[in-house]
Amino acid sequence: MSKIVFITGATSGFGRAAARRFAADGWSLVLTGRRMERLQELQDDLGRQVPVHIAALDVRDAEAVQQVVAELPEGFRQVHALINNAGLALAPQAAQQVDLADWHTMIDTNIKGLVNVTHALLPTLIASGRGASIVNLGSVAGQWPYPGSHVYGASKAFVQQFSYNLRCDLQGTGVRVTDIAPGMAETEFTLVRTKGDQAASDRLYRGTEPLSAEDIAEQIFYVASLPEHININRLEVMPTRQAWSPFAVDRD
Ligand code: NDP
Ligand code: 8X3
Repeated sequence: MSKIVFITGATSGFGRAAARRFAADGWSLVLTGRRMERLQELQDDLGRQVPVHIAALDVRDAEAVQQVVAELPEGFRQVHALINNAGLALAPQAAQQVDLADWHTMIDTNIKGLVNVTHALLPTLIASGRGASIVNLGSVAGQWPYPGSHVYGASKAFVQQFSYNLRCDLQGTGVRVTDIAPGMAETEFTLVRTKGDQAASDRLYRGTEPLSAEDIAEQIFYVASLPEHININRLEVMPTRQAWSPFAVDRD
């Protein structure tokens, strides 16, 4: 029987590319996200290859998360890999210029949403046992500070530490946990961060060579399909043309 992967944020970017990557290897797919029409398109497409179950889900809604997991149909229940990918950045301005609501949205999605889905699926993943995986999408922003990252980066630092701490508690169950921390990748991420400013998104990626959604999907697939005795704890991936800057110094 094929393995089952449960992906959050499957309607765009890394999540959608990961759905295609797992389908290419014959996995059954549980695809979730808020935009039902995009999930439907994916089911119409990938459903020709592998079994696909779709569910409209806002990860911020803990009850809805529990319900989606409880109502997984026969053939999609014994989830083997959870890809905690749903997430977003908002408000690229300096912290002192940001609406509190935007901070709350990032915390509710990137932290509480990820925790909601993990909590709901832990018993299933433990039942799947040796070789099961939780792959969390962190970010380079969880490790390296930069202006305008404020709560976004802090939320991804949570993802890293939560991943490590989960590993401690899951020791002996055979369930693996990985924090994948991508750098600059061209998806709808910047369009969302700038609240729909396509020109700003295009400017950010122009003249360089960002990672693609497929690049990260390949890494997600890789860590979830390694031999059962291998756990990648953290995988930080940057485009070759991205690196760090010098410290900023305020001078007279
Ligand atoms: P996209 O904006 O292309 O995709 C984000 C996905 O998250 C969408 O499918 C969206 O689906 C989903 N999502 C957002 N909010 C919610 C919610 N409340 N409930 C359920 N789903 C939600 O961005 P990426 O693919 O780039 O981002 C995926 C992950 O990777 C995020 O966690 C992001 O922080 C992280 N990341 C991105 C990087 C980049 O440079 N692109 C680099 C490092 C990390 P829908 O709107 O349909 O609900
Ligand atoms: C997204 C990558 O560099 O915008 O997490 O923080 S970055």
